Amino acid sequence: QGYHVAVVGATGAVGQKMLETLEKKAFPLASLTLLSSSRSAGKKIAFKGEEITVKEATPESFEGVQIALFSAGGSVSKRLAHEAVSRGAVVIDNTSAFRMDEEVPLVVPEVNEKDLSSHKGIIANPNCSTIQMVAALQPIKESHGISRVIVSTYQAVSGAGTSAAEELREQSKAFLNGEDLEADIMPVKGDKKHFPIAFNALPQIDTFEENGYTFEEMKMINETKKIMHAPNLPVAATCVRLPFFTSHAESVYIEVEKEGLQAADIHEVLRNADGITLEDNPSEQEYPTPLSAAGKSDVFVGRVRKDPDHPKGFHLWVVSDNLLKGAAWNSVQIAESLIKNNLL
Ligand code: 11C
Repeated sequence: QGYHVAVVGATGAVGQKMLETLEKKAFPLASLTLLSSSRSAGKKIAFKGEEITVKEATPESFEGVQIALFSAGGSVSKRLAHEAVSRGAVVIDNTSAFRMDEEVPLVVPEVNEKDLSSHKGIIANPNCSTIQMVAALQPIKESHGISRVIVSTYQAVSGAGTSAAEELREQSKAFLNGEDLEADIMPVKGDKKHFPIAFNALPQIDTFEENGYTFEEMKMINETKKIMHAPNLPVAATCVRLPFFTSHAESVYIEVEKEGLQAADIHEVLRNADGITLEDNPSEQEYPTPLSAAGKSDVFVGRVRKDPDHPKGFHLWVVSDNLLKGAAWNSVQIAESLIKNNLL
């Protein structure tokens, strides 16, 4: 038995990974409808050896669809998600359109799968940098409590879309040829100024909010509290874009509630956690990197250390493929969980 699934934004960076993930994880499909904006409609995409033509997403596209995976930007989700729900689909939305809506569960299955049971048709998939951090922190919180989180990110350009990745490629070639660098996209498409990303580090992901944090930083702060059911947990974030293509890396500082813990206690928890691979052996230089995590579903954790000066402070290095666990795989996992728990 299979399900009628639609992918909205099928030609984008995440949409492509959604299709790869559905195929790789052998998701039970009765039909697959590929949808996009009018601009990309008509393109053909290969899936399981067949070519599927992408159609323009309209309200009627969702007739008969049971699961709609949205990843075509917030405005498309705002326009079409309710249309899909009114036609009987459950929407798994990979944009920020509904994440902080109290009626909408924001889910990382390893962390808060139970929240799915209250869904009213739309389920939000969190921001990529949030997903990997909460996946690593939740098992520690459950075992030892967490009283503070401070994160600095090192994020791949693919998080900003395929055109950002193309800009990095072009600028890298120009830099190595000694030519001037043209910057039209990074740090944010449409913002007032643009800076080269090649051979650079940009402390701006998304636009600035009035409080001086970027929207990406506020997403990490607010989404973490919602997913972990910890509205009073102090969380601070600094998000930085770096010139590599895949996976986000994060330096995460936490303070635990329990006294007297050592790094080995954190190792023990993470070693037994779902979806986490512990790669932490300094004597053999074992730790995850963006390249080593790319193409894999898990969240990788290394460099677990006790803070030298704070008895309850620990540092972790958390790396995951931003388009897989950070987006496509988490969405497909949510769909699998809905099926498993009869929540469609
Ligand atoms: C980035 N984290 O790396 C962003 C991309 O809210 O789903 C993901 C945007 C989102 O630029």
